[in-house]
Amino acid sequence: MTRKEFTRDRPVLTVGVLGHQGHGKTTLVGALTRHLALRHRGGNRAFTTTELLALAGAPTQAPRAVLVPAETPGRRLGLLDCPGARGRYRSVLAALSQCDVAVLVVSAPAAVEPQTREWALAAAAAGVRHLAVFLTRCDEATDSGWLDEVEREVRAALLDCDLPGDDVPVLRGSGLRAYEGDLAWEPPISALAELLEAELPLPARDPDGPFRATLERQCLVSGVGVVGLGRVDRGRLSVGDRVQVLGRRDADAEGRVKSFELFRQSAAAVEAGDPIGVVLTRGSVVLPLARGDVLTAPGALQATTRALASVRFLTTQEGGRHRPVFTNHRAQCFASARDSTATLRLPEGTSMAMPGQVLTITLEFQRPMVLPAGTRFLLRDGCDGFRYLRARKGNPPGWHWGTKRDPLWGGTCAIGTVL
Ligand SMILES: Nc1nc2c(ncn2[C@@H]2O[C@H](COP(=O)(O)OP(=O)(O)OP(=O)(O)O)[C@@H](O)[C@H]2O)c(=O)[nH]1
Ligand SMILES: [Mg+2]
Repeated sequence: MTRKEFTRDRPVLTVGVLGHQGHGKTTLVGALTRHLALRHRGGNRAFTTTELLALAGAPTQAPRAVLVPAETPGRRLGLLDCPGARGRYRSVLAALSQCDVAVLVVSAPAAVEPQTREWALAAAAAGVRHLAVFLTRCDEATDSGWLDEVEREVRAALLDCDLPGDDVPVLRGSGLRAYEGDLAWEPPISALAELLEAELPLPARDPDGPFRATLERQCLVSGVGVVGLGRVDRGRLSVGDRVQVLGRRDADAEGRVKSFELFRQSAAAVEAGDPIGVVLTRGSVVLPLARGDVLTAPGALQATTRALASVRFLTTQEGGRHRPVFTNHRAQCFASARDSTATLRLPEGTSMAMPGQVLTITLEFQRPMVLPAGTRFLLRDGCDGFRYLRARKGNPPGWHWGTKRDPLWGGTCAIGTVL
């Protein structure tokens, strides 16, 4: 099937829709696509929550993040519906690393929960600087005193994550009621569309720098081969150009771009900010691509297994560890769409890092990472976000080894920036 050719008529913005499990993200994405399809028409299509869940792979497997295309008169939007379930933490973090702005969904009756903080941290690590908060389920929590309290709590949690908590717009609405077509609940959705259309600024892009794109996942298309899905971070590239694939075992694999796909249309060239599907070939062979691969202009960047970074260890209240970190501690480092086990070497003379401390440390990676200076990353104890407590003195009452999850623990033990 030949695809329609993509025409670049307006800027592209990728929006991460995040929040605690079951707070109403998918319903909000459904309500927003419905609103855009009814009000703006254009190329918009209303997605039902059943369709969104099917796209995410649920219920037969743990849901993954889904990128839903939408558009406003001034922008093309990619709405990334992130699942709250933790089974796919690694792939959701990879998808989230490609977002420009975020909408943090918080259920008004439930307020801030551990995953709310966790996703806010992940968004901050992904380089998101502008976001909006949507207090959903306001049909269930109508007391304005309570809503004010929740709003204060969300702002404080965002400030803890180095996000502009004081300035974020906070909308109060109900995704479900709007999704069901209740006109009384339409204004907050329309305000959200307005924010995405104009008020959340487009991030500064660098279309003239050396090309770099990060792949968030791969898929196999029959008759085509392996398609790498990701986003262009910098520069421009056209079909036929040469690129280097960084960070793989067969280091420095090089190939040529066979085809690009953008918003389900084919494109002859892509530029910074575009969410892309790409097929690379070497001779007549389609190159295998995978999550975390970085495509660059040949020679523009190098992968490394060692980096110096400034790291802040989170406090227990922020979802961090209860205990200190000693030198040679091993954690999983998530930077951009890539992750690797990292050994933490604390500075000479420092035997341990307490929660809340900021230190300059050396990280040694098990597999090559692409970490230009300024890259933000998360250090997590484990990948899935679960921690089971051993029954011992000091544990919350009722917690036993292997039976329950620690509600305070988000899994992220530190956040950092490469120096
Ligand atoms: N009353 C009410 N219920 C809602 C609202 N939004 C979502 N729900 C309900 O909350 C449940 C979970 O909604 P989802 O949209 O699937 O939540 P989610 O955040 O996408 O869940 P995960 O992807 O599993 O994290 C569903 O039963 C929704 O009908 C709302 O605004 N009001
Ligand atoms: Mg969902």
